[in-house]
Amino acid sequence: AQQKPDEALKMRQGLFQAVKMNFGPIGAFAQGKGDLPADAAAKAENLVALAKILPMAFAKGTENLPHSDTKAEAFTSADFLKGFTMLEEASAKLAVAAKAGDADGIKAAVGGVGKACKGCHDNFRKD
Ligand code: ASC
Repeated sequence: AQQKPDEALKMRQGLFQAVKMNFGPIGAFAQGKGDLPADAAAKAENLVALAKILPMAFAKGTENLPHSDTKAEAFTSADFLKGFTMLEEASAKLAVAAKAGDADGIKAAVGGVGKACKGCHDNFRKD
């Protein structure tokens, strides 16, 4: 069945909520604002999975969801989908560092994940 607009928006927002929940504690650690979560590697793997799922939340037919924070340009820009690939690759690096318990590697990889987040927000998220 076709997704209703409110359902499509809830799925999209829920996926980003999950990104926040999985990245937030690791990002805080990288900023010296918290301990490294014991399950950091699992969280990083979740980010990889979320980066793969997210493009589905921007499928054809979801260009004009009421109350969406996504700019129209996102749906006509190749850079938009590339952002999810960047997120996936940076998250995979984060998972490798987290599995190795490599704090410096984690901090470096967090920079890459944050860059992927920020790139899309700057270009494709409404203020
Ligand atoms: C976060 C968060 C973002 C990114 C971004 C990185 O923790 O909520 O949107 O990192 O701030 O620059």
